[in-house]
Amino acid sequence: MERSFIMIKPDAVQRGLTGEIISRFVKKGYKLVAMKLMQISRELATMHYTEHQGKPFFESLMQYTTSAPVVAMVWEGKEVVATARMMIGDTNPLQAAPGSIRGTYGVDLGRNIIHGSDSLASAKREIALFFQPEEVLMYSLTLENWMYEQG
Ligand code: D4T
Repeated sequence: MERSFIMIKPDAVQRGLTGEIISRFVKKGYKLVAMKLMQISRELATMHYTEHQGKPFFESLMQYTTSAPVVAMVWEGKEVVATARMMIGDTNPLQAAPGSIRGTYGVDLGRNIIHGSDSLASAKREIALFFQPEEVLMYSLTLENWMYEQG
């Protein structure tokens, strides 16, 4: 089973969207295996967004990401990395498909609600940045046979 790193960003936490966003992943059929509310340091934000260092929006991205608590999570399930990206929608909320998380809740590129890993390699790297190995739990859900043909 795949795992993806999903982070509810400061704007969405402040706007009270945490429960609705978690609910979408649960209803889709994914399993929450790690979660913490945390205010991330400049150092962690820089490591997370290292590919964007030097870009014109990097400083505002740092300020936004570290400005208030986020909800860091790991979700597990079949093809969760690509599917979560589809559920989240385009980076710019104005271009995100209606019904996607960004398409439903956002209007500004610099306040785009949520992060989701863009590949399996990114997911592995990001999960290791935010969580200790023992914080990512292994457990089964009794409903798994109703979610997967071979549970
Ligand atoms: P994240 O990583 O936050 O899930 O976003 P995406 O994977 O969808 O998009 P990204 O890495 O290209 O951008 C990271 C982050 O930077 C903000 N951003 C991006 C911005 O403020 N201005 C810009 O021009 C771009 C390209 C939004 C998301």
